[in-house]
This record gives sequence, structure tokens and C-alpha cells, in this order.
Amino acid sequence: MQERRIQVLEALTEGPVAGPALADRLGVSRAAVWKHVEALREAGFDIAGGENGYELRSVPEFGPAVAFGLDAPVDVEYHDSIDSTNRRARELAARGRDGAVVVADEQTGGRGRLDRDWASPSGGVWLSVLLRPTVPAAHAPVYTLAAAVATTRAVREAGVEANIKWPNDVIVGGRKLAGILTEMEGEADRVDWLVVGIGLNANVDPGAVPAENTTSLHAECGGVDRRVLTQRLIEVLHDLHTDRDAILPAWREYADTLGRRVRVETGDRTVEGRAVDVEYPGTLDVDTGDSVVTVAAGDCEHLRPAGG
Ligand code: BT5
Repeated sequence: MQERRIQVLEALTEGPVAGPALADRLGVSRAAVWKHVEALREAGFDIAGGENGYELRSVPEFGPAVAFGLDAPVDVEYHDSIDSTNRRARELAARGRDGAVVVADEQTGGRGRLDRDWASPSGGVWLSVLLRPTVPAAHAPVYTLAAAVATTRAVREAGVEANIKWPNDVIVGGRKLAGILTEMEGEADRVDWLVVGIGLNANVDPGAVPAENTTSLHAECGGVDRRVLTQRLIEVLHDLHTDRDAILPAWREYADTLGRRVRVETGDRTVEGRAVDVEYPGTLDVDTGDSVVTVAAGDCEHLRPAGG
């Protein structure tokens, strides 16, 4: 959202403000104030114009409003519908941008890992964060863990007890609520850019996403304020980006995988055993009975309850 519009909204959160006073405060003409107010109304903000001036009555639960009240130094680019927020964030990366977050209500070509389809109906939270961390490329997986932590924390704050399944799923009661796709470009000793894509089944009808072992916040708790949830997700992810030492302890706290018997398909082999720990930058240690095998990537299946 335009900086000026955010300033208009900030002024209105303090109470009703007359048009001329608002114009003075922002150093713009009254006509410009009127135009900003009209644009905000079109974006779904309920702004009344009464005797006392403009009054902010309600903020939309999603849309460009995600930028309003967000406590992180990022630019939010919002789309009602886009093919893929990761694709768009990669485009911004190629243009040299940093600190951008692309958010959409619907994706028409959402992607999971290994080019799998990712169902992204209207009502979800589909977003991609563009980062330029000064770390070697081998450290990139820790940002997937950070995104899982940020998503889990934001969902828990919304009242749903989510957990993390290694490496990239946020689950509720064993069912997939969110997935993460991290893409990057760089050289061995330095990441150029990193795009962390998060797909969260927020206010979507469970029938609109693949039926097997999936869930949504709509199904779990009747739905959430997506603006608040998305803002918390972005804020926590930003904090973790600047405090990498906090990522693993938080991941372990939220993990559902640790202590369980798992089967991990890595592409060229299958590792079966008890998941004992996760290590920087995101590898899983699996105790097979013979030895502890460290797995860097793969699809993980939980075989038995924790401790089993
Ligand atoms: C993931 O892949 O879990 C990563 C998903 C990342 C999606 C986000 S949305 C914003 C950004 N823009 C993009 O284009 N992508 C990112 P993976 O672990 O490979 O899981 C994919 C599998 O999950 C599919 O093969 C389906 O079986 C299942 N699936 C598809 N859509 C789903 C959904 N909405 N909810 C739960 N499971 C789904």
C-alpha cells in the first residue's frame, strides 16, 4: 500500500480527523486527502465522513490492508489473484529488490516442492517473502525451518494448536495445514536471494484443497482474521531472520516429528527409524537402530505416535 495511504490510516486510528486538518498534517492538498480516502474505501476500509471529519470504522480482514499496522520493515505487494507468489517474488529478486512480501488471496498456479501442484483457492494465505541473508547457500534450509516456526506461532496465537512436521509442513492433529517452498539463487559461499513461500489453508473450505490428510483454519476454528495472522507471520519471520540462533530451539519446541518413528524418502533411498533431533541448518537425525543417519531433504512420514 502507498506510504501516504498508510499515513492517512494511522492518523485516523487516533479518532475522527477533519479533512483540512488531515491535509495539513500530511502536507498535501485537501483534494489529495479525498483521493486517498476514496482509494482506501475501494480497498475495503470503512471510512465514514461525518461532522467530526473522517472516521475509520473498520479495517478489511485481508487485501492491501495487510500492510496497515504491520510491524516489520517490508513492502507488501498484494494481489487478489496471481499465478504464484513465489514466481512473482523471484521476479522482484531479479529486479534487485529486497525486503518484499508478495501476498495473494488466490493463486492459479501455486507450486509445492518438486513442481507439485499446490491448491490455492480464495480465502487462503499465500505469501512469499524475499530475503537476502548474508549466509552461504548451504545455510538456506534454516529459513524453511524459520517459516515453519513463524507459521506455527501465528496459528497458535489465533487459537489453533499447530505443530511442525519435518521439514516443511505445519500440521494440526496430523493433518497438513500449511506447506513451505523455499527457492534460492546464489553461489556456494553466498546466497544472492532467497524466496520463502508459505501456503496456509486459512479461511478455505476443506473441500477446496486435496482431501487426503489436509485441514484448514476454517475447519479447525471456523476461520480467522487473516490480516492479523499474516502480519504476525511476517513479523515473527522477520525477527527470526535477524536472530538465527532462536530458530532451532523454537522449531524443536513446536516439532511433532521428534521422538516419532518416521520413514523418510530422500529420492535415492529410504531411511526408517526414530527421529531424534534436528540440526543446523535443518537436517533430521534418524536413529535406525544400527546408526544415526542424518537426512538433509525428503518426504517424511510419521509411522507411530511419539515415544512409540
Ligand atoms: C509444499 O510442497 O508443501 C509447499 C507448498 C508451498 C505453497 C506456497 S503458496 C505461496 C507460494 N507460492 C507458490 O507457488 N508456492 C508457495 P510439498 O511438500 O511438495 O506438498 C505438496 C503436496 O501437498 C501436493 O502434492 C498435494 O498432495 C498436497 N497439497 C496441495 N495443495 C494443498 C493444500 N492447499 N493444502 C494441503 N496440502 C496440499
